[in-house]
Amino acid sequence: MSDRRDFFKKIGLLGLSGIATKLVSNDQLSALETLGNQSTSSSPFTLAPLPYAYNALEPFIDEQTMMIHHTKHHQAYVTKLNETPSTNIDFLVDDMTKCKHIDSTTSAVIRNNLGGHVNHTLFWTLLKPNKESKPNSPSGKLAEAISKDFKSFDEFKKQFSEKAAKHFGSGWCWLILQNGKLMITTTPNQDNPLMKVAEQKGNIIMALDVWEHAYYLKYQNKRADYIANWWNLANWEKAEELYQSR
Ligand code: MN3
Repeated sequence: MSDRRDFFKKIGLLGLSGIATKLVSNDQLSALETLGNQSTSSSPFTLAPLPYAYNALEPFIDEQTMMIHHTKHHQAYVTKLNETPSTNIDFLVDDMTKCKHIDSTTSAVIRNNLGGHVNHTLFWTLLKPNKESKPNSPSGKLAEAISKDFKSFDEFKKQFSEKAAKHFGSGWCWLILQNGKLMITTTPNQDNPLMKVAEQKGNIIMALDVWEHAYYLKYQNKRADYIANWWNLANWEKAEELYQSR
């Protein structure tokens, strides 16, 4: 909708036709046009801002990594999704439900980019700033369940760290709830445990991105160091919320 006459027809429909063109600069006009396009757009996916500043996770994850991860990698999944017509996925249901419909017949472009979008959206909320490097562990019902299913939080940390470090190539490490029991699992690429294609399915409680793009600038090839530092940032309040809502 770059044609200006069509644009005014559109803002007329939006009830904005009272705007006098002579009072509007070209910059304002283009901003309005962008708004008009957004409000009538058929593109259902958007990149939400992070719930904290790009440098908020330092010293454990650096500002540049967070900025590139969010504005380039996550943005690319969103852009690709909006360019791709849905196949067997109903784009009108919520994003978590969309994932549950992904099976072996789903196109790779949808599987990878929907997974990429959903996984990152969740991952950002499962991180929280910890500038003062305070001790960080779960409390409440989730802490009890972790102690029950893994013997102790330290034992859980050990198992999760090993699994995340050993996952071959790009992917994710997850804490999931499967039939009332907590489990650690990994998925390749942008798959997640909600998808029908996942080897181990369950509800997501905690997530760790182990793609190199998540750590390479600061940690280079040392994924184990990235994982060891990530424990400082795990948002256990959000994980508890996810656990209690299951
Ligand atoms: Mn990533």
